[in-house]
Amino acid sequence: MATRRRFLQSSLAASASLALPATATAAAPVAAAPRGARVVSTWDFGVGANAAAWKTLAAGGSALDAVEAGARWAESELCNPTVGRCGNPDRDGVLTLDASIMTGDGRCGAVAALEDIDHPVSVARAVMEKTPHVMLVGEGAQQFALAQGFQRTPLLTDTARQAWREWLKTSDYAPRINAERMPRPGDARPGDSRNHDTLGILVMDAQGRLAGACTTSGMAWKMHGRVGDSPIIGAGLYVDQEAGAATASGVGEEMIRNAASFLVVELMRQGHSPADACREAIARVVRKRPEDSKRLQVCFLALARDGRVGAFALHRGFVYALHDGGPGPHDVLHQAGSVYTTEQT
Ligand code: SD4
Repeated sequence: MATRRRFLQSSLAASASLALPATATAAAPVAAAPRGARVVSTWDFGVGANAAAWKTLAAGGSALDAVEAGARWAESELCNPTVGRCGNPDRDGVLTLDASIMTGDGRCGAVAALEDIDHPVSVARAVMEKTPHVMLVGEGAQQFALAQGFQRTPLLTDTARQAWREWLKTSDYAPRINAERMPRPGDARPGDSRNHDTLGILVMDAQGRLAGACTTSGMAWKMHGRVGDSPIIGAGLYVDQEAGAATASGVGEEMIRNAASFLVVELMRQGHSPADACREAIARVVRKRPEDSKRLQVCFLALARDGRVGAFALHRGFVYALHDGGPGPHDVLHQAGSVYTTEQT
């Protein structure tokens, strides 16, 4: 039973975000904590993804296993408009999924514009482990998935089809800031488990190994064939054992333009804290597109190789979930600092 979460707003000047208990799921029993491990994920629903990832770590799984488990949870356990099954389609009414996965030693895999396969993150892992390539797209990605034993499953729901029909009345492509946290019919408030966005998940396991994954249905009503940042290594996800890991959410074109997740990791390599690295990457977005940055949301989340976590966004409202198995509440939501502080949700 969900109870309303309280969010503490970090000031613009604060480099670290503030923690608050995620009361909706904090009561769930916590598995034995692998010492030093931590899991961090984008948005409110990161709490559920973290729990799935933590369970995998507690059972002896690696960071790679854990990010895959967290992403799979988001892709299938919830029915929502922005990840996996139930996602909103593109402007032609076709639901396409993007996902990527990466480990600290530079192994990576991705799929883009994948149709009717319900676990794109696992297909991305198969691309990484079973092909000489990094990314497969569209029909080729689907063929590969089917050959690997994934089932073809029609994923577009009646609700998503109906939403698309409504959208067709205006056909106005105007991504809304923090749309993932806006109340929807039958989905009464921000923080509800059905009301969330692209999952980016970063894990450090008990051995200090880093991994990350990112999965999404992309921007609703995008052009058919549009690929966002989430499956692009360096844009929506980047992991380097020597420096740290980063992932992103928001309007993916801005991440691609700035090689943003790579940038965040490189800034950490140069000595920036995770929060400062994210803040500096956001500053680059603003410098390149000052006018557009007023109406688009861009969010970065980072995990340094020493376990520190930080985030920053263009606009207020980006939250992330951290699970480190330490004493106290085990599922903690943090609100990231932002350039623009007017609440958009
Ligand atoms: C994309 N970055 O496809 C994804 C979508 C997202 O908040 O994260 N939206 O551009």
